[in-house]
Amino acid sequence: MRPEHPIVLITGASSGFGAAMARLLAAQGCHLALGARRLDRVQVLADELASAHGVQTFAGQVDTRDTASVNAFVAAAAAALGGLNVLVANAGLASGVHKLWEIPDEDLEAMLRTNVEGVVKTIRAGLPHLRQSGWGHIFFIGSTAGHQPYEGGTVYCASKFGVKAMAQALRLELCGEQIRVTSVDPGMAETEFSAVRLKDDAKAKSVYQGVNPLQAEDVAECVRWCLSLPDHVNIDEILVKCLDQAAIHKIHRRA
Ligand code: NDP
Ligand code: 8X3
Repeated sequence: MRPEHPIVLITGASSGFGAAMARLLAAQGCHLALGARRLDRVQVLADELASAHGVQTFAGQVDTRDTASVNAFVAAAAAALGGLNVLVANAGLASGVHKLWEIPDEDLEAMLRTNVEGVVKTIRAGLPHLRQSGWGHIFFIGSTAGHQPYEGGTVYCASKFGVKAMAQALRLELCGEQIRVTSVDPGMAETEFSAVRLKDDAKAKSVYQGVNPLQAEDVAECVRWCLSLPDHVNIDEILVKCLDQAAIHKIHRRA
């Protein structure tokens, strides 16, 4: 049975989609475990949401690339909150815009270890708690980059095609259990994503110039809606783009 106030674990909650999901779900009465490498940020958010909405929150430092770090974070979160019902494997990044033959090992490893291995490690650690609670929902955060590859995005796209494959395979593996599996796959959204990718705030701003992009709150709303549906309904995948982005390469920019 779905609890009245689900306990939701979100990785990458220090910024962007993860922080927006935390805000929206706390307002719905969800209890929250928030993780990221920047503990100061998740701690401030967790404290703010606990006091604003009267929900229980836990903030922990986690590097999703690291098995021991993930296992410790998930175990501490479940112990502090009395279990887990929902996992949002959101932590991720793009690093650079290199062509395949140009990419430095550092960027290659950052994307594959975070976007693929980190997602596996998060779900692997959290799933026993969902099973124990008898009801669960797992969210993957994919991307339009997992539907359509583009130049300069070879490895990032490969990682997000990987996310799509993992979501589809896990849904098959969990068939028969009371655990839903959803992939939310956004197009361009204005968060810290481009600043992290380009390592340059001015260049990052220009990515969204003249466009009315998705905001983090729009993606959070997709998660809230999927969670709100009756238990027998599973939204497999949401591909969500701003109106100005008809496709990866087709973006309407105002002068
Ligand atoms: P942000 O850069 O704003 O947020 C990324 C979050 O991931 C941060 O909280 C960061 O926290 C966390 N993170 C990164 N690496 C690690 C790690 N090793 N361990 C733990 N946490 C980590 O970007 P978005 O909110 O936009 O991105 C969230 C997800 O959405 C990513 O998976 C991204 O690929 C995906 N996405 C983004 C789109 C966009 O255009 N913005 C579109 C489609 C998908 P910290 O640095 O504190 O660890
Ligand atoms: C982020 C969207 O288009 O930068 O996943 O790859 S894009």
